[in-house]
Formats: sequence, C-alpha cells, structure tokens
Amino acid sequence: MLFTKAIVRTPAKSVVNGIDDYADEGKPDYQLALKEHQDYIATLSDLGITTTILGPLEDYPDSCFVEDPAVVFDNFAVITNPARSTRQKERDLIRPAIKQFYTDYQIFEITSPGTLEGGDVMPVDNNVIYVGRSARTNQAGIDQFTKIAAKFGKTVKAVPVQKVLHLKTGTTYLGNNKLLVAGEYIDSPYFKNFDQLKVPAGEDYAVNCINTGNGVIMPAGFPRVKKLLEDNGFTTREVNMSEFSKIDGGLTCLSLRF
Ligand code: CIR
Repeated sequence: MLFTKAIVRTPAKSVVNGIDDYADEGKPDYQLALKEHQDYIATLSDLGITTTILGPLEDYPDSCFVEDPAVVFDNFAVITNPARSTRQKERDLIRPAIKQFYTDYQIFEITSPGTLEGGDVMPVDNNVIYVGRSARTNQAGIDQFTKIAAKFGKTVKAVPVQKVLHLKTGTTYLGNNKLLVAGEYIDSPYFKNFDQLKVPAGEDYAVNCINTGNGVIMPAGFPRVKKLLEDNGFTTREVNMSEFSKIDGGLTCLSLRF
C-alpha cells in the first residue's frame, strides 16, 4: 500500500457551477456526480483505504476537489492558497480535517502573494517533489513550498504547466520510476530520467489516475490507457468520472491521500 488514509468531501448541489476553464462539455448533473463520488469512495474502501468523508459546502462549488487546498505527507501538511477567488476560503474549510491528523507543529501554510494548489504537487521517490508553475501556482507559492519541504529533507523541482490546469492533469507518478505522461509532458526534458508510459492522443484525461499500491484507480472509458497500465504490470479499477471531468476535475483532485 502506498497510502492508507484518504479525505474526501461530498459534492454540494452547487457543484454544477464549478469552475470550467478547459472542458467545454456542459454542466455536471448533481445526482450523477453524487453517485460517481460514492463509487469513488467505495473503490478506495475496497482497496483497503480508510476514508474520512467531509460534508458538502454549498457556498463552494469546487470544494469536493479537496486535493487543491492542502498537500499532505506522512509527517507534515501544507494548507495551500488557491488562486481563484471562489476557492480561496477552501483553505480555512479544510483546516479542521487536517488538524485531525497532524499537530499544529506539522501544519504549514502558503500565504499571499504566493498561490499554490495541490493539483500541481507531484511527489516522486527519493524525497523529490515536482511542482507545476501554472495558472494556479505561482513562483512565490513554489518558493514558500520549497522552504517548508526542505525542513523535511525534500527537494522541490519546478516544472512549467502550459496547456493543462495542473501538473497532475498531465502526468502521474506510478512508482518504480514509471511516469504516466500525456500531451506536453510526453518526452519532456523535465522528466527525461523517468520510464515514460505515454498516453495515446485522445485519452489524455486518463493520465490522472491513482496508484494505491494495490491497484490503479483510473477513469472509466479509456481502453488504451487501461491496456498500457496492464501491460506494465498494474491491475486497474475504473470509476466513472463523467460529471467531474465537465468541470476540469480528475480522479486525484477528489481526495487527499496519506
Ligand atoms: C477548478 O477549476 O479549480 C476545479 N473546477 C477543478 C479542480 C481540479 N483539481 C485538480 O486537478 N487537482
């Protein structure tokens, strides 16, 4: 197992108004989003992960994407500073959940003018963390995060994010030096030392998946990525993500995992 615990937040009815900067697939259906979210939790639980479920927040349409307002590690957590005004307060609303698992001495914060969202943070092995410099995460945020991570012996490497929302919208670390890459990260010099598993064009959305160590959770409906993962020795579990993908949400954004 690569992690044993997860925190998720039930989508609110307002999820239909989540930020949609990229997808252009219409608005999500709330009931179906709820069903997909329940299936997501059931899949985590089937794979042996203990999940804490937080209540919906009607005033915050994107608050089910708990990966963005915090970043969690074994021995410390960072409350981030989401860039978009409608998501800013999520940092205060995730804090009580983080406090259930970490002492005050283990909790750090990104503050303005720094912005950083968890979707841009991709830990790999050997205490290295890649952080995307994106529309949501700025250099000041990366600098603050770098100092916090250094206290715990971790090195940050910044990577530009040009065509997608977050770094992890374009790449997922699977462990054992294997990196699933799509779009702008295929053959990227930033990741030249990894064994790249290249996502075929047209299936980019499925690059965002979760290796639990006990099976890879991936979005349903991407047969070529499923085969790529299985050919590389991973077992896969599919979850429907149709409604979250309409508001630029991927599988990882729906949980904090530690
Ligand atoms: C947003 O634009 O902030 C949300 N609609 C989607 C957030 C996705 N989060 C992630 O990839 N970590």
